[in-house]
Amino acid sequence: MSRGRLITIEGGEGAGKSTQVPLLVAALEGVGIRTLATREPGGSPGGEAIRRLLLEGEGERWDAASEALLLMAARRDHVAKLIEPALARGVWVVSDRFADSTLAYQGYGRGLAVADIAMLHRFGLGNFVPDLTVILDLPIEIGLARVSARASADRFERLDHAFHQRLRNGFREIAAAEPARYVLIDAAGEPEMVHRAILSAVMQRLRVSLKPAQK
Ligand code: Z5A
Repeated sequence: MSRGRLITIEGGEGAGKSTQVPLLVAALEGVGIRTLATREPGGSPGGEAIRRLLLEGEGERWDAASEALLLMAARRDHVAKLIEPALARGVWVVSDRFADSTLAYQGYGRGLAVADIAMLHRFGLGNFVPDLTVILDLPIEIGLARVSARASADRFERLDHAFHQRLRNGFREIAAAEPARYVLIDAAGEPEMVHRAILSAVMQRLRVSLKPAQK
């Protein structure tokens, strides 16, 4: 049995990650690939407990370094308890956010050194990286307008315009630095168009044949 693949979907607020993950999972399952959807922070019971610490409370509850340490603890638990066992069973995993969110939010957004975040990653996960990372790219005004309809904003959604601009620039730089592992996708189109662009990237990079998920 061959090992599964890890695909991570990244991007800023309202980019459409949570909309796209189930569509990609359905397309993979449609051709008989066993697939698991998960998310960060969270995924495993320990990761979900840490997610509550991260998302609830006042904006200043955690400084950037504490936030990065909590995220890394959650990610290590997520990989050890859920992702790695699934990959070992031949199951593909699609994660709504993963390590690149820490680089973008805590690094580019909150000002931690990218080298420190890379060191933390090595400490927590060694050289474990996704097989493919899809970054959904969107002008921040569109993303924030999409999520503004929500009743309550979490700690991250209350961050200012300049933060979201640094985040978008950060994701674009991350994608440009390692084109073999990342694909940057224009997320401003209709969900169906974005879905097709993601499928095309997955087919090309991971050498599978897929059809769009049925609505
Ligand atoms: N965080 C961090 O700082 N560091 C880390 O390492 C990690 C995370 C892992 C998790 O929040 C927070 O944790 C996150 C970063 C931080 N910051 N925030 N906020 P979350 O998981 O609760 O939320 P999120 O990841 O940011 O997702 P989101 O805000 O829900 O956005 P989304 O998943 O990308 O979008 P969506 O839910 O699919 O769509 C949003 C709305 O737009 C919805 O009404 C859709 O119907 C609509 N939509 C989606 N696609 C389209 C298109 N193509 N056209 C029009 N409308 C659309």
